[in-house]
Order: sequence, then C-alpha cells, then structure tokens
Amino acid sequence: MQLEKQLQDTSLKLYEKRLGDLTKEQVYTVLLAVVKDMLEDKEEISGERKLYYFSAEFLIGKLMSNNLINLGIRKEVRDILAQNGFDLAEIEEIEAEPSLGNGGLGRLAACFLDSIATLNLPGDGVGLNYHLGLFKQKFENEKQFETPDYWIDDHSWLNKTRKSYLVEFKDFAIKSTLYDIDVVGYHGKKNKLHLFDIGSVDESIVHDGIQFDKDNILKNLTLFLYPDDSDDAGRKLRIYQQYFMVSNGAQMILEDLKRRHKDLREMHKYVAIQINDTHPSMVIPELIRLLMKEGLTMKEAIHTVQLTCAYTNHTILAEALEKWPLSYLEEVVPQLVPIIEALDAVAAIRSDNPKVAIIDNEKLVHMAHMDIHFGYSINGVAAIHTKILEETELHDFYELYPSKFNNKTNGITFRRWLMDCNEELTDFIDSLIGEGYKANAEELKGLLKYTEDKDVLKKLLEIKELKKEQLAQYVYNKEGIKLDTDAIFDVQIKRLHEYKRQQMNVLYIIYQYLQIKAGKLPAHPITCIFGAKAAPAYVIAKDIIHAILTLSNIINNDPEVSPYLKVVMVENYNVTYAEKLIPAADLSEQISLASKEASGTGNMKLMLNGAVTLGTDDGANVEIHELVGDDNIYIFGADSDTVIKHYENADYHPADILANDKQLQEVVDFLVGEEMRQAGDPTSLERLHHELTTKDWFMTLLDVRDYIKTKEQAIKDYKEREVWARKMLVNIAEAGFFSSDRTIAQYNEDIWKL
Ligand code: 8GP
Repeated sequence: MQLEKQLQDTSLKLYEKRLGDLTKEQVYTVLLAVVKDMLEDKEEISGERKLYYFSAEFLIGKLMSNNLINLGIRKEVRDILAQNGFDLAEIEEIEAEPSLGNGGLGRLAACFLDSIATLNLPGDGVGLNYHLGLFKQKFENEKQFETPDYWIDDHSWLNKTRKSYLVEFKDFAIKSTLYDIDVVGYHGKKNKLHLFDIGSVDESIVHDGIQFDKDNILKNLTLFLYPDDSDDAGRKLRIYQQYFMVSNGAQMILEDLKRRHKDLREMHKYVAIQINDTHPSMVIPELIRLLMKEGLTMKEAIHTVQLTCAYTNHTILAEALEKWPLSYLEEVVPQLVPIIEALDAVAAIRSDNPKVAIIDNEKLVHMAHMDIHFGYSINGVAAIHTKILEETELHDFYELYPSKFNNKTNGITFRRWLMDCNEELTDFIDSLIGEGYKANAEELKGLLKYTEDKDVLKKLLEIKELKKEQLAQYVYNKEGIKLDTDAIFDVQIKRLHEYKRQQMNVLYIIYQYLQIKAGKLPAHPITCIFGAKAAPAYVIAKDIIHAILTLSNIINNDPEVSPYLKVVMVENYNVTYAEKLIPAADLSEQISLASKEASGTGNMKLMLNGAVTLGTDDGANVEIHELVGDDNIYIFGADSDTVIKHYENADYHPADILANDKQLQEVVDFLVGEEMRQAGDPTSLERLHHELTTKDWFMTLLDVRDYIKTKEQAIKDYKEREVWARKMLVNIAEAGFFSSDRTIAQYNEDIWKL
C-alpha cells in the first residue's frame, strides 16, 4: 500500500499523471526515483575496519531488478505495475546497461560487492565513472564493428556527491567529482561503489566508431573503459586513468581516517585494500607518498601500507601482467618515481634474484611484483590457478613469501544469476527445499534427495524448455533468427580469446557439417550459440568471429543441414544477454587450454542453471568436476601438466598432428575452401587458417579430436531425457560452493578480517 502510494505520488510529481497513464519510459523513471529514495534511506554498514575494493572494472549490469530483489519488493512492484497495465520485465528492459567492465574480472567485482553487503561487511568499491562502457558490438558483412556505448543519461543510479580531490600530474592538476552508487545487500544494509570522474570530459571527441584523441587528457580521462593500448598514447592514458583512480581512492581513505581521529601509522588496523589485478597497483606508492606528506617516515609508511594492501591475480597470460616503462611514469606521475625506486631497493635487499625485481634491466616497472613485495596477501582465483602461480608463474615469489599465497576460488551472486534471471527455477527449488539456500547456498545440496524422483526430473526439463522458448523469442526479436527449442542449446559465451578456443568449437561445427553432408546425422539436432566480443585491436580474435558468422550463414541457409545443425552468434553479448542465455543452456562450453583459464565464472552460472559442462580440466572446471563427479560432466583434453611441459619443451607442432590425420586436415582446410571464400573474406579466413596450421599457440589441434568425441557422447546422452535431467539436478545441487557469499566469507576470514 505504502509502496503503491509512493509510486503514484512520484508519478504525479514528475509527470502530473497517474501511473497507469504513463509511457513505459516514464514508469521506469518513476520506479528508479522511488527505489533510489529507498536506497538513500538505508543504513550504511559500518565497522572499525573497512574494506576498499579497488578495481578498474565493475561490470555491474542493469541494477533495477537486482535492487528490487535485495530490497525484498520485487513481487510487490510487479503486482502494482500489473494493476496499472505494465509488465515489470518490459520496464526493466528500458534501463541502459552500465558495461563498466570487459569480462570476468569486472563481473566478479560486481558479484563481490553484492556479497560483501549481503554479509553485512563494511566494504566499498573504488573505480572510475567511464562515460562510455565497453563498446557496443555490431555485425556487418560477418565482421565485428565497434560503436560507442553511452550509458549515462539523466536517469541513472549515479548519485553526485560533494566529495572532490585534487589529483596532480606532471603538467597539470585535476579536481575530481565523485559519483556513488548504493549497493544494498540481500535484505540488508548498504555499502557504496565510488566512481571518480572529472567535469571536463567531452563525449563529442569520439568519431569513426570509438576513435578519439588520446592525448587530450582533460577531455578523455574517464571517457572510455580501457582505451586501446596498442599505441603509446593509449598506454599513457591508461597510466593517467590508473593514477587518477588510486589517488582519489587513497585521499578518500586518509580523509576518512583523519575524520575518525585515527593514527595514520596504524592505518592497517582500520583499512584493508584489495587490489583487483594490477590496474590499481599504484595505490601502494601513492599511499606511501601521501602518508609521508602527513608526516610519517618512509619506513613507517611502508610498514602500514604493507599491512593494508592485498593483491588478487586473475590471469597468467603474460601480456596481461602490466609492466610500465619508468620513463612513462616520469612523464605522467613523476612524484611516484622516487617511491617506486625506493621500493625496488627494499625488494632488492630482500632478494637479489633479478626475476623478482620491481624495476628490471630495461627500466620496466612490474606492477604485480610491487604488489607481491608490498602486499600482505596474494591470491589466485581457483585451486589449480593458485597452484600454477605457486609452482610455475610466481614460483620465485612463492619461495620468498610462502605464507602470503592463498587461494580464493571465485563465486557468483545467486541473487542475480539464479533468483533474478531464472525465477521459474528459483520458485521450483523453493518448493522443494525451502528458501534457506538463499542465505546459505550449501543448502542446495538438499536437492540431491530428488535424484530418483521422476516428477522432479520432469519438472526440471519443463522449466528448461520454457527458458529455451523465452530465449528463442528474445533472439528472434533481436537477431531475426529462429531457434529450434528441441535442439540441444550448446552455449559458449565469454570474451573472444584464442586461449578460450572458440576456434575449436568452429572446427567441431565444420566437422559436423561435413558429416551431415555425407549423410551421417548427429544423434540429436544441435544449435551452437556464441556470444563474444573481441578486443578491437585483436586481429585473430576478429578472424574467429568472422569464421563463426560466415559458417552460420552457410549452415543456417542450407536446408539439408540446418534441421540438424544451426550456428548463432548473438550480437553485443553483455550481462543482459547473459541473463537470457544462461537459463536456457543445455551444454556449457568451457574448453580453454588447460592451465590458461584462471577460473571462469560463466561455468558456475551455467551449472547453477542446470547446464552440463563440456570442458577441460582447467580453472574452476576442476572443482566443478570434483563436486559433480565423472557422470555429471564431460571432461576432455590434455591436462595442465602436459600443456605446461609442451610449452617448456617447445615441442608442440600443429603440422605434425595434421600430417597424421587426413580427416582433420580436411576440416581445417574447409576454412579456406571454396564455400567459405565465397561467403566470407578470404584474407581473414586465410590468416586464421595459417595461424591454426603453423602456430596454434593454444593447442587447438592437440585437443580437437577428444573434444569432438566427447561432444558426440554428450549429444547421445542428451536423448535419455531422464538421465540428463538427473545430471542437471546434480549440477544445480552442487553449485552452492560457487556462491560468492562463500568466496567473500573466505576473503574476510583469511585476508580482510573485518
Ligand atoms: C578473468 C579470468 O580470465 C577468468 O578466468 C576469471 O574467472 C576472472 O578473471 C575472474 O577472476 N581475467 C580477466 O578478466 C582479466 O584478466 N581481465 C583483465 C584484462 C582486463
């Protein structure tokens, strides 16, 4: 009643009309205003010791439905809107998605904020308010094009605050503006996401897709998430952004401590800072610098900073471990250089091993090395990833600081990835085991008692069928492509990267196409669904997209093949699209080269929604495998030890494999055969073919045979509907471990101690 009145009053105030007479956009605006007021009134979580989660990315996605769930008013709002002639789902569609992240690392940060607030821990996010999120992907002529993603309008979740700090660069100083977004926990109090910005950013400098003048810092500082760093100007802009983020965050933290009359020498007693990969690493020297300005000696400053900062590593790919030329730092933030040099000197006293130096012989500053020497915790994001860090990638550091290393297997928030995106399944689970699992995800295991219950298994299949129909409708509206919901929905959704091996899936599709052409039909029709953006400057990744889209064109238009095989690549895959795709998936493709995917989190989301994993023993797949057992997952391919040995011995050669496998050679050559050349761009296809046959750095051909075989088995098994439903049930039941509430409880217990 109260809520209805608030909505009606706001409607009158904003539009001088009753709710029922508004347009959908106006209803959204009214709802946003009411929910923002409710958030505003929420009490903030407080405590002696507070966490600051520093991250260049927070891929928060749309916030309306999540906020409604966490405030506990979603059903009520839906009813009120329905009484006024509106469908809540349609109203929620209107919100622009804040795509303030690239992929896994950014989405993880968003899940973490949700769990930190839900566990009632005082912890805020610190990041940047990019005016344009990750680019919007458009397909033209079977190729990816990038267009700008303006997400901020007059009606967003941002709240402009009065906080502002002066950030000094070599040639100028900038005053920041701070925007906050309220982060409310599930039926709980709130924390904040602090996003720093400047007033002078000029969106009109964007031209020709997402090009802009990278040298004009006053106009571009917070314009884009991750400007292309394939040139010097882009790399320097990254340093400007990173320093701007950490200097603001550090000043905000110290201001708060002073307001609370705390002794800055004991900062570590009141503050924990989690450094989300290396983008925020400059917070270490910046805090030291600021503390020295406050009168601490360098020794005192290092001491407390070292007990405050903790670092998470999210990838072992060498190109992602940032190394900034010292000369760039001199050009942008010269004030940090003497501090970094001093830290390098301290590190050199601790170890004379040049492999752990902060500044190397080429005068490159290794940001991760600074984090490890001057942080008190370093963690990987899945058991196997942490093991590889300890034994291989960061082994020299592990020998130096064994007790700093720990593992925190990633997790996902069930509020978004079950309750929000799959209400039908949520309600069904509620009816079977009650709602306790929403606060304690391990209770999902209660579902295991239904593995032999035919009615439960049948209902599970019905829900999946329903979600597939909903997805088919959505895809039809967006892409104009009709999906056959009887087919297996085989889903690979993640960033496009060679190590994730979308190209292996491509080879499977070609193999299957040739089989069908030769009259050998698959055991069951299959629809291969992709969603992926490629970094704008990543040529081979774009070639893979081109191959998928070209194949999709050929196959979907071939009446002989399309009843059994379809290929769909959805345009502009993002969080919103993921929320539609994940509940509808039957098979979850997690086929990275073993040792390369740090964890993966899509694998967890898909499992939770009843998809069965087809994957390598990599990242968190290893833990999924252990939890569900051999019967409820499809594992294939070389293991990480084998892969690491191949790299060490440099003895992997794709040509050797092709020489011994005529059929595979035929499959690979199809990429540059007549049909593909006619339908696609020969230059792009040849480049991909050449890469695969001569280099194949991520060993696609090593695993492709096993992949095809295992996938064929999964397709056969899918036909046994009840057996398959049991696999689905076991996956859902065992997904409790992957709740980010569990992950955050572990971070708090081992690292933050809030
Ligand atoms: C990702 C990892 O690739 C993924 O396995 C993991 O699940 C996720 O982080 C969360 O831990 N890494 C990144 O997204 C990443 O390194 N992004 C930086 C380049 C921006």
